[in-house]
Amino acid sequence: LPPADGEIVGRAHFAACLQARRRNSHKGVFGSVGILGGGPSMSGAALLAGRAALKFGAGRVYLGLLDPAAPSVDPIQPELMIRPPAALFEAELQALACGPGLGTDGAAAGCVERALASPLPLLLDADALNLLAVDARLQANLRQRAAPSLLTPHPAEAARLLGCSTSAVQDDRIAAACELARRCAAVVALKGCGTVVASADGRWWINTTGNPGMASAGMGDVLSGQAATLLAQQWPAESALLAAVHLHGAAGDRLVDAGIGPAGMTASELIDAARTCLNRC
Ligand code: NPW
Ligand code: AMP
Ligand code: MG
Repeated sequence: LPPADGEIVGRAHFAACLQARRRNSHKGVFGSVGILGGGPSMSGAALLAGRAALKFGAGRVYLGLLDPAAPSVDPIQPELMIRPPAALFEAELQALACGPGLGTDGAAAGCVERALASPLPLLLDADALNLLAVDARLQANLRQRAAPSLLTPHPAEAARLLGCSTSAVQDDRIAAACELARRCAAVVALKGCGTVVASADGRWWINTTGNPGMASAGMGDVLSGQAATLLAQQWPAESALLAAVHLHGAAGDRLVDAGIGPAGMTASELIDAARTCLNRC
């Protein structure tokens, strides 16, 4: 990566990782992603993350859904392999994402603890961040991880992690993102208008793609699946997060250009638009 301090995120920040698919490649080449989430009444968040991972090019996607009543197949996306969460810790994966719709009960906390102990690159989002915010032991486990960790909080999740108000985060988004990255020894995307990506060594970037049409349910869950896919394809953590944030926003802009937003743009539609942005990148 070029040195950065306040640069606007662009293709140059991840171009070196973009590779044409070799003619003789097979699904094992493109990474197996595991997604842990989908507690009671929130399977949708994990399904969105899983569908987004598939349509961002993952070779295989496994969903570990915490809701015991969750369906065993996604009829819209039957390519997804749905398992009990514990099975994901036995599967051969290249990256894990934990948090979309996870819930915050004991089972969810156990999942975060096991995910943090995994040797795989790990993305934490949503309820995994909310659980982290209230558990100093999980925070210590996060700092001690050997593999890369990515955190994708929205401003309220960042405020819970930092122990301050959402408005304090919004008053200085760059400082908040950098402080979180340093404290957690992770690469952080502080989401929202002008997502700030920050690394633990103090470097930071600003993303300018995206629009207010993306202020709707499930958009963040989609980003989690996309970033986890690039992690599973062995992209360095910073490049993976910069590319996912940039292309996720570009997909939102593409939908507005097509008249599919801003009003009424859905996270499901953004999954398809992001696939086009990636393939044309
Ligand atoms: P306000 O309203 O301003 O006070 P929560 P969540 C704030 C799952 N989902 N700028 C804002 O606060 C997720 O994965 C399930 C400023 C907002 O009300 C999680 O597991 C879905 N403030 C779980 O639900 C689809 C901002 O944060 C509050 C901000 C809870 O996640 C939906 C909401 O944060 C959802 O993804 C910004 N840019 N962005 C499903 N289909 O199953 C956010 N805020 O309380 O953490 O709730 O984000 O909905
Ligand atoms: P979440 O709140 O976790 O569902 O995440 C929302 C996603 O949509 C994040 O990637 C945000 O950066 C993006 N998003 C939401 N509102 C806007 C906005 N006004 N401008 C740009 N991106 C946005
Ligand atoms: Mg979210």
